[in-house]
Amino acid sequence: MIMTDKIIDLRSDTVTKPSPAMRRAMAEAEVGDDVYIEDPTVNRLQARAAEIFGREAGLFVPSGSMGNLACIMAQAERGQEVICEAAGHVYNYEMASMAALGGVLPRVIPTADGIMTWEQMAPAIREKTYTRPQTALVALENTHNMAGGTVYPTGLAHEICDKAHDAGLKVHLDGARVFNAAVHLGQSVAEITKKFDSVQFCFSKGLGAPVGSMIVGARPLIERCRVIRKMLGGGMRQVGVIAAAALVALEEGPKRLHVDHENAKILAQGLANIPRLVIQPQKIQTNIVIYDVGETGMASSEFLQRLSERKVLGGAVDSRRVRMVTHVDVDWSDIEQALRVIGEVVGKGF
Ligand code: TLP
Repeated sequence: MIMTDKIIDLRSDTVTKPSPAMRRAMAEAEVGDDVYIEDPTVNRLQARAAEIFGREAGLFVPSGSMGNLACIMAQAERGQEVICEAAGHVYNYEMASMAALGGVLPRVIPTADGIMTWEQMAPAIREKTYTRPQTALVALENTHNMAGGTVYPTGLAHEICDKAHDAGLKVHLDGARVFNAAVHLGQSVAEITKKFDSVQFCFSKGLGAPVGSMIVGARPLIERCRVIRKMLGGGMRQVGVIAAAALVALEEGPKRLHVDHENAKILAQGLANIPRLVIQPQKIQTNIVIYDVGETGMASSEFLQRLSERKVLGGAVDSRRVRMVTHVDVDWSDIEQALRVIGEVVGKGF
């Protein structure tokens, strides 16, 4: 059996530890009370994020989930509907918060690859009559996590925004990994998100910060989100200590995401060479690799248990499918090691 000391943690890009530069920035951060809007580091982070995205304002929030919820609550009233993709994060992993706290009904559209087209969603828009709940918002996810890090073609995202606006709807982007999308497309985040009414992105995923997300948009929307953030208990005080790490992540993180994408491709190609694992490596666009282990005769939980005994960690999507995510704390040799262990567990002997 192959054994090394390092745990190769591919469960998510959320597991990264702050870099020495982040730790230094955190230790030295200037702080103030952010509920009084007096934390200079938070104010700097928000202004810089707004500048990068070409927007009027930004709002630092504790998590992507809170960022998404604040944007939904700011743009959909109780009793209204939000169109979202069936495997999307807002529908499956946010504790039904839009319904439980926002009083909003998700209207889900199943797709093959997480990418909705206007033609798929248009029939779900409610007729404007008082006997039906009214559609208020469309929420897209770019990259789409559980479809395997898939990316919206920019023209399609723009078309959806234009047509939704023509229909009187707002459009939110869950851009937890929007910098990965931008790197894949070779375009700026400002360009690919410019038509959305609200954008949420995470510092705590591929960008490598320990905590935090950002909402960017027009100033009235951001001020509405500030009220909702406080309502949800997300008004933080001397939070410059974590905003400082997010600033480092914002400036430095995007520059190296292409490495994660290359490692994901190496991982996917290696998996495709292991008999009984089902994956289409040519479909990998960013840092998320999802594959089917059903033909090994093991459920994903058993497969993952055997890997974890050999210090390789992944996550289950369902009883057949496994997700592995590349990030700053795993390098090429870790991927090679993970592939050796996976080959051993599947029984190829590698
Ligand atoms: N995703 C997590 C899990 O919740 C699945 C992960 O490990 O990938 N939008 C998207 C697209 C996300 O992937 C996530 C987190 C969020 C929102 C929520 O961010 P947090 O965890 O900060 O609330």
